[in-house]
Amino acid sequence: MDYLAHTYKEICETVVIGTSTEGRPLKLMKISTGGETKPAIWIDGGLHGREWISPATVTYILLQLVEFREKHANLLEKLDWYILPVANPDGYEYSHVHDRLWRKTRSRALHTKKRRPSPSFGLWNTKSRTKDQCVGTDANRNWDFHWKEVGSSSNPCHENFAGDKPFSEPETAAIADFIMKHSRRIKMFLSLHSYSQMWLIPWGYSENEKPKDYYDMYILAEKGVKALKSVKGTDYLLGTAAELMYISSGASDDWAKGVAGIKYAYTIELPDTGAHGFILPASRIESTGQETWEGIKELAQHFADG
Ligand code: ING
Ligand code: ZN
Repeated sequence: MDYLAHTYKEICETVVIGTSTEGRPLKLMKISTGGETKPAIWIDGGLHGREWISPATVTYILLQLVEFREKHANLLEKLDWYILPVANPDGYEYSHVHDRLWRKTRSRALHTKKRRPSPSFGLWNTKSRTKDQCVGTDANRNWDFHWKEVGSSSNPCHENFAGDKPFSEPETAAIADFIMKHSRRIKMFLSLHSYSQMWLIPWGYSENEKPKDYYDMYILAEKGVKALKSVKGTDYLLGTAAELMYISSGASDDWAKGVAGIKYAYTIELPDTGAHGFILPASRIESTGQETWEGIKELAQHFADG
């Protein structure tokens, strides 16, 4: 990202929107050909540590946008882009160094803090009875919309721990702050996860209730899914998170739509459908990037055309 910002100074700028629990910068790229008034598109990846294809795909899209900008001049001329490839850098790092299937952030919930025997990190891990699985919050259950109502846990040792309170995590709080500041301009919110090959529409918190403008959201996403499939035949399911996956509240796309008021808020579940799951082979990065970018471009064109 620093390379791109340095090399393409006219259109790229990195912005540190906050700091993770362990002190890592939350670095996003703003891509803009000028002005502060254009409609904008938000794309984040890596909200969950183990979903490695997500940061890879978001980075691929970032590179395409910037290095091949003459191919889609219209999308840069008419739109601003905010791209955050690694929304949960602590979890991403932890999944590389300690536990490949780590999902959550790396914060300590209040009740585990009280039991902390020593200010030393090492002592805590080896001598306390606090298990490593009791560290961290599910960053996609931590958003302040129907928080902790369904499909999330109040137990810090659970994979879907919602956090001590909405936006307890510095990562989700920083993203929400940034989005609220630009919410009038952000026309589409995309959060990339894996795996399942699904294009998810809010709401995640209820199976029966659909947004009033669900049909608009469906029709637009359908174009994206078709464009994506045209690249190499990858099939995506399209529907609400609650009906296609499971009912759960406190996810980022529900918040983006329900609170920030961004009409087109989606979660994209990247490949595969389970053969490799989270451990998608690196050989799939490029093709996943290509097809996902085709899908997203199709939607972006809609906003560029007004
Ligand atoms: N999937 C999402 C999750 O946070 C989801 C699915 C999306 C649920 C939107 C609710 C709302 O569980 C992954 N892979 O994390
Ligand atoms: Zn995820």
